[in-house]
Amino acid sequence: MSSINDQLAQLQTDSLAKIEQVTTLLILEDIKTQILGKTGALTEILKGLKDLPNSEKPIIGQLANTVKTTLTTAIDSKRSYLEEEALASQLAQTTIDITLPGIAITIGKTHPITQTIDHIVSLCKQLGFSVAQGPDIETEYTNFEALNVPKNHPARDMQDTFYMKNGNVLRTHTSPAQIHAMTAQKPPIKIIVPGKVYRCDADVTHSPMFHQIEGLYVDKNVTFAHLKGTLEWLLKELFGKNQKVRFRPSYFPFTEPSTEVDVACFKCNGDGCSLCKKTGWLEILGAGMVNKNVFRHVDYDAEQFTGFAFGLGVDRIAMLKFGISDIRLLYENDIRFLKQF
Ligand code: 2U9
Repeated sequence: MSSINDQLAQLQTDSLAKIEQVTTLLILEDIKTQILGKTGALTEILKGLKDLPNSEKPIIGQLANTVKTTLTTAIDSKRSYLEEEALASQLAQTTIDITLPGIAITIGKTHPITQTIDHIVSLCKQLGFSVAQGPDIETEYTNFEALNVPKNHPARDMQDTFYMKNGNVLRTHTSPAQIHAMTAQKPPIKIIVPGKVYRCDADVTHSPMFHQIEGLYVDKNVTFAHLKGTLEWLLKELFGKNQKVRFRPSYFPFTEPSTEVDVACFKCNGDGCSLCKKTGWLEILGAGMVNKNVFRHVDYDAEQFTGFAFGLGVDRIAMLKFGISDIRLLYENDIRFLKQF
């Protein structure tokens, strides 16, 4: 018994000394294998266990376990120490210049169309309009009939309207959303509808999908003077206090009387240039007093209520405001183009 006892004590003393001396993680793992591995020193010593009397076996077994635990603990703590030391030396060698400028993350910008919509919507909100929306697909009834656009009207032509197989249409203006709003809500009503609209047309100034904002105000005693005051204020806020504005008589099926509104050309200030086609004026929006026939379709009492409506093409306004000559640039998402706004 004393022999194995001594061997174990000796193994512990020698091993602790070796572990103490180790300077690298690689050597430490090597030593661990030599002592505690399957064919290591401890296993070799324990082979002698079988020759001992049964009464001594548990005592020596317990001692062997204690030695194993002591050495494992010593190896583990040495490993932690060496790892910490390696990290510290690595950190000491690597220097980071915290005075160097960082790499700026480029964040996106608001698209010129969205900028224009946001601006007009925020101006209309100041006048008490609230935002309403509707679906892109409408029936012929809500897109045309309810807006007093008769069956044979040129706006219904196959060349202008995208018809679906089931007879529905991609809305050609945002006006059907106002029809939905009026059907759901009795007057007074004061809403603006920004949104996408679709027409079968494409060239430098026309896109098959473009954006409109339409306004509608219905109440008792709403007059053409309210329409004029509202649109004059809106256009001066949009283009500048000194912006000249003019109203021309016009025709739309959904409004009567109707008007088209021009602003003095931004480029030549009225002298005549290529932008305003030598007229000195830029056509900005259409408007009018809501046609009585529209009121009939939504069950509003035309004897009691009057209203004005207006519509503008957002893409056209963005192009004029930012000096963009080709509408397709607005939809190509070329970062070099978009960066400029
Ligand atoms: C209801 C009643 C009347 C909306 C109106 C216009 C005149 C107009 C054009 C501007 C350029 C369309 O994008 S554009 O081509 N719009 O000129 N829009 S009055 O009138 C309405 C709307 C809804 C219930």
